[in-house]
Amino acid sequence: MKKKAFITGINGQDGSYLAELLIEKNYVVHGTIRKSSTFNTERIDSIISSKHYNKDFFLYYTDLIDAHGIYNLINKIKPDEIYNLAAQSHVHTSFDLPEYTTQINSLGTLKILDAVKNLKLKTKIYQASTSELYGNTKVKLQNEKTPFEPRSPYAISKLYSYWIAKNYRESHNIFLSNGILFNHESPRRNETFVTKKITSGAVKIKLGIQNKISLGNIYAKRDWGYAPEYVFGMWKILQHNEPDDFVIATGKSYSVKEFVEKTFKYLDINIVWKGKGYNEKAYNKKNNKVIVDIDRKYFRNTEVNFLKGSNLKIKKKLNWYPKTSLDKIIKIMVDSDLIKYSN
Ligand code: NAP
Ligand code: G4F
Repeated sequence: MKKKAFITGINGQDGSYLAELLIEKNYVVHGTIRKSSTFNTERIDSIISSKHYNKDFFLYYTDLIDAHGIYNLINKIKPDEIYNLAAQSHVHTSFDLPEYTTQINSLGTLKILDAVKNLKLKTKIYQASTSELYGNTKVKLQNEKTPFEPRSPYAISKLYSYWIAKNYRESHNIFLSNGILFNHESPRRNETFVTKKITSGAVKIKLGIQNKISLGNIYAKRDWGYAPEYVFGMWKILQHNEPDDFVIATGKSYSVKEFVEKTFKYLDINIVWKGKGYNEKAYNKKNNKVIVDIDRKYFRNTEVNFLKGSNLKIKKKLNWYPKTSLDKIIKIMVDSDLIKYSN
């Protein structure tokens, strides 16, 4: 019998890579998308137009706001594994939409756990936790034991899900694991996140269809990994012999400014920085034009300044290793943007 997986947020960056991985692993994959007035399946269109659609890949409209919809779907599918990836995942937006973010990211998780509990299923559940939980930490290499200091409504909503997952694991004996994933990127990242904003912006500058990129805090540091490898880590977490919580990270940290420099370097555009604070700008050395400036609107009310994760536990227990360097990730993203915007 083929294993059945249920993925919430299957049309998101991670959901789409995970669906491809699980189909390859001979699962029957069931996934949720939201009803939208515009097309929203771009990342999974290649699966929809393949032989897998409605054979071993099924899509359902639902929203994590809808407890009955979630319950009925889980009852119908009776999945072996659930990957709860659906979320309002944008940190900056969570300051404007704190209640909605909490409804989806906290209570949405609870709805899934309650469905599995009330249906008395033996389903294993992966909960998408995040390095944003570490927030303001002063610990220089964050691991599974590092205390959380969340700094945004997004992080706080995810903190609830982290703890309710642990609680349902202990109190209802459900196989529930948190993956505490550090930032992971790919050509499928939405352009509202800083990496994709930079790679696509830089490519458009190179092609002469955009003048500059406006950014917020370029001194924030992140541990950026490669999304397809991280969804493989999610799958490994659920194949472990017991439920547990794992950090997935590269163990390396770079600033947004360094990401900008690496991206322009790859595109053979030499830049020079001048000015300070809100007046800091990057100039194209060739023509002295401003190609990066700073805009206050992209700053956050409270920022997470430094993230760097320890992958020791997942290396040791699950034999998971990051393979793709940041330079390689930038190359993959830029190359993909060059194809997209050259046409
Ligand atoms: P993403 O690209 O933003 O995808 C999020 C998915 O959730 C989309 O399919 C989205 O659908 C869906 N969704 C949003 N609101 C929903 C709602 N009310 N009901 C049902 N579905 C809803 O995020 P991602 O990068 O793939 O991340 C996957 C998960 O990992 C998220 O939970 C995120 O918070 C977490 N995470 C991500 C990272 C990272 O660096 N990528 C790191 C740590 C944790 P629409 O397309 O309709 O919006
Ligand atoms: O790309 P970001 O928006 O990602 P952020 O906030 O780290 O969140 C992402 O990773 C989390 C894991 O740690 C996930 F849980 C979450 O769902 C999401 O996938 O911002 C990265 C950094 C921030 O410090 C931000 O202030 O880049 C800084 N930044 C500077 N200028 C900018 C910009 N971020 C965005 N989005 N846009 C800017 O113009």
